[in-house]
Amino acid sequence: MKKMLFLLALAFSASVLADAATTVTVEKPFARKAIKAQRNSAAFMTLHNNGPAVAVVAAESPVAEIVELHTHVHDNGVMRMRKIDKIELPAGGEVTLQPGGLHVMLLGLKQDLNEGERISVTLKFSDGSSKTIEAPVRMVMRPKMKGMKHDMKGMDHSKMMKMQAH
Ligand SMILES: [Cu+2]
Repeated sequence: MKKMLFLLALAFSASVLADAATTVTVEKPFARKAIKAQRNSAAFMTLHNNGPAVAVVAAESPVAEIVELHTHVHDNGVMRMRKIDKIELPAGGEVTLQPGGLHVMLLGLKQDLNEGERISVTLKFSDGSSKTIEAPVRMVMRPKMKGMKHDMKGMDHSKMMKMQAH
């Protein structure tokens, strides 16, 4: 009986270890400095998936009323933000959330996000697990929606493709 319990415990811990919260690691998280009156901010990071394919399907943060997953899309030469259902993390892949690209959108700020502070962001994965990270607040250039066309010209396209493919 004892042995069986031990085996059960082993099986349980193995399945816990295999979830996305464990196999996905987060590097260089940061959030955009903003005052409450600006209403919105965003969080960025690089996600490494050391396990099987999984996706980020939602996010939460105590500093915002609503947290959404966003990307930027070309719309007649203008970059616009668009809400997306999930951010796919291919097996063994790396996905970078960065200004002008994928981001965790913080809508309806409940407080100022001051430089030097850290905010917590919880990522929810498609396998039901979740991971909370601490993102330091930094001054980040807000991508200009109208002037973005020019910025995009200078952007390395292969880099963008990489962002999509990995
Ligand atoms: Cu956004």
